[in-house]
Amino acid sequence: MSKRIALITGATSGIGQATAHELAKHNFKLILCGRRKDRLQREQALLSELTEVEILCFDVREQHAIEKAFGSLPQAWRNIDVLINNAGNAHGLDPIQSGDVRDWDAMIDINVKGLLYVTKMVIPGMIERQSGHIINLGSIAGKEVYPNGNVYSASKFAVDALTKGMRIDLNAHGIKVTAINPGLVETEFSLVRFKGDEARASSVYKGFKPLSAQDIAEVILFVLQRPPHVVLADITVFPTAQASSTIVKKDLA
Ligand code: NDP
Ligand code: 8X3
Repeated sequence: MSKRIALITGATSGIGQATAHELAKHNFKLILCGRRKDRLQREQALLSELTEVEILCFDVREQHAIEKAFGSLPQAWRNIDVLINNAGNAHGLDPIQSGDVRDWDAMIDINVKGLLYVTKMVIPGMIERQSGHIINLGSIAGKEVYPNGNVYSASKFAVDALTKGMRIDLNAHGIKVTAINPGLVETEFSLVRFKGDEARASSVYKGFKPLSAQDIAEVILFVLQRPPHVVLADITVFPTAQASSTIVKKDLA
């Protein structure tokens, strides 16, 4: 069977990076995306030992930059079989009354509008071929709101709605749509949320064993390995210590 082409946004770190490594080992060609070119080049060099890899460097907030990047893809790379909309972050953790507008803009522009801009580039080819698979990284924060999670949660509730909307609108075209909703995964996520404060970021994962990016990458691979008539529509993944957004069994003794 020929290799499927998978495009992963946010492939420079965390879940996206681990997913790139997992798919490279399992018969996928990869288009890796992110803003940090040095990291993209490093991943390309590493993974080229396993599969063919293209890189596209753009900010998902910039629709023109996305169009330009996709326009630069060689012809042989334009039939994207799998889109993994993973790029995203939380910015800040403040009560709604004291939230920073720049953080709100970042989360809505990246997590919601960025996902839409990238998806818009990929859907026409999938419709033309009447096949494809879109995987959106939602979150438990897109299922339940937690204290101070307000705008991040809103952005992930939006991802949940968009996933459902895509599934309905693309149903006639044989395109699979999956939502993966992780709980607490230790990546650069909290470092970004707390603007580089390492102590605060690492304290989020103290006293229990969080998920790793690799745990989510393995779920994504499983989703992609289902036969053509099967789609896993909506998956929530917790570390065993977690029961909801706010209930986490911690041993902090
Ligand atoms: P990381 O911070 O480790 O990775 C985020 C990735 O998104 C990076 O590769 C980053 O690349 C990319 N990214 C961020 N902003 C932009 C932008 N403006 N343009 C292009 N790429 C961007 O976090 P995770 O791996 O944890 O997060 C991945 C996804 O999983 C996110 O959507 C997140 O909301 C979701 N998630 C994470 C959970 C967790 O607990 N960690 C739980 C539930 C969901 P670069 O900086 O190079 O652009
Ligand atoms: C990331 C999980 O609970 O930190 O989406 O918001 S949480």
